Amino acid sequence: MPNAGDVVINEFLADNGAGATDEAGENEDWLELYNNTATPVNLTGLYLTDKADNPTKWPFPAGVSIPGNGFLIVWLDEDQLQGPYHANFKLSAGGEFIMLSDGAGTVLDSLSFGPQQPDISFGRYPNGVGPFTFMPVTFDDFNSTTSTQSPERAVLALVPNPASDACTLQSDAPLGRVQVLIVWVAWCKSRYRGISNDSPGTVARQACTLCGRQGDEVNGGELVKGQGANMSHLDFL
Ligand SMILES: [Ca+2]
Ligand SMILES: [Ca+2]
Ligand SMILES: [Ca+2]
Repeated sequence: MPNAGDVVINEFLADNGAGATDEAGENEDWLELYNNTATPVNLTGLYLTDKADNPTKWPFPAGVSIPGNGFLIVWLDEDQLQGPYHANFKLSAGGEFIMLSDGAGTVLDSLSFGPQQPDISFGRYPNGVGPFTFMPVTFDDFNSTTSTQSPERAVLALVPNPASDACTLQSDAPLGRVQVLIVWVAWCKSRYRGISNDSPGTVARQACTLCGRQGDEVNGGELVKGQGANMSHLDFL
């Protein structure tokens, strides 16, 4: 029986619009577990649930283990006939609860989360041990606040990150297409996303979808803080 913190809920996506697909080719909710120890952990006898009063809702298949410092993806799609790692519950993008336990009172990890948005993960940063934060999807991979899952994105860096003031976007290649995720806590407690432009070096302003405030601008590789902005967090998708 692993101890709390050995295996953790590392990342999940409650609104998978255009991300990873399961064996049936479907965009489904998923959950990523991470093993913080260097040795494999047998998950037999452990359960996932989205209901605190039903801790044994989905048992892990007998004999399954998670590699040392490795990952295990469980699809949350109520499609148990599609494979061994398909749980009998989904996650509400409006906010819900997840628990990993032995079903008898020993909780390895659990969290309650608030509203989620399409294709933006909620996960632990630093990977495996940090608090939950919104982040780019790192499906079956180490969590990062800068996406490293495509080569053209790997060259991007934000200094500093997270930023609470002006910050610099660094790229050693033309900024052909950039998407920026900004979490505006002070204004409207919503996420502002979707800065995108196909013209090299320039990213247009867009308004926050909830509060209407104009977003920041990326131009020529430098991101300038907006007037009166309180930028608590900024990531690249
Ligand atoms: Ca969902
Ligand atoms: Ca499915
Ligand atoms: Ca991950």
